[in-house]
Amino acid sequence: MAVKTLVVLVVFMFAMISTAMANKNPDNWNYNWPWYPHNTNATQPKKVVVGGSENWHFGFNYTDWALKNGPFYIGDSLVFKYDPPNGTTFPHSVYLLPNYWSFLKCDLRWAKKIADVNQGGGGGFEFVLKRWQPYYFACGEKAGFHCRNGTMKFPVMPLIHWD
Ligand SMILES: *[C@@H]1O[C@H](CO)[C@@H](O)[C@H](O)[C@H]1NC(C)=O
Ligand SMILES: *[C@@H]1O[C@H](CO)[C@@H](O)[C@H](O)[C@H]1NC(C)=O
Ligand SMILES: *[C@@H]1O[C@H](CO)[C@@H](O)[C@H](O)[C@H]1NC(C)=O
Ligand SMILES: *[C@@H]1O[C@H](CO)[C@@H](O)[C@H](O)[C@H]1NC(C)=O
Ligand SMILES: [Cu+2]
Repeated sequence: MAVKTLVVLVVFMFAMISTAMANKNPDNWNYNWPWYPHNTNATQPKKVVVGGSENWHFGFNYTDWALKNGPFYIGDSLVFKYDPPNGTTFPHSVYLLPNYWSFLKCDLRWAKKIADVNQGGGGGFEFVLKRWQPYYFACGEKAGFHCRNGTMKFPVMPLIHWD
């Protein structure tokens, strides 16, 4: 009898937990747990334009910008705005560099392109900081010249919201 009750209880708890987990909002999953203190005005994810009104261009110090505009949190998104190539503007792009060393050197060999020269137009290219990891962003144009000599690079380590 006791065993049967226990089984029923366990099944019930699983049902509760899966319902809670299924309740969308993957960035805030703990928010749904019954024993988690509910804060009705929990901080909403931010959407930040990289460089502010400067957008994404050659020669602006984005490391400095990131330091002054951080911290960023998991779930926040960065928006890269730059004009598509049209003959008069310099094309830009967005790459993720795999580690600090390639970030320092602007070594694009193992970099991952996340936005090409056309994706910064209009509302810009939006990138969500989904994971708790360092992100190293850089422009990949002119074989790293924009990154090395144009300071088109910056690191971001998103923090976890505990509220
Ligand atoms: C929630 O928002 C209200 C009004 O906007 C404010 O007075 C209160 O301090 C906030 N609570 C927390 C925990 O931030
Ligand atoms: C960019 O800003 C960072 C942080 O303020 C500073 O350490 C760095 O020297 C600057 N880079 C250039 C090229 O001015
Ligand atoms: C290219 O884009 C820039 C910035 O949007 C604009 O000022 C310029 O007139 C455009 N040039 C051509 C040839 O369309
Ligand atoms: C670009 O920067 C590197 C060092 O980061 C320097 O050696 C090189 O001369 C610079 N090139 C130009 C064209 O400014
Ligand atoms: Cu560039």
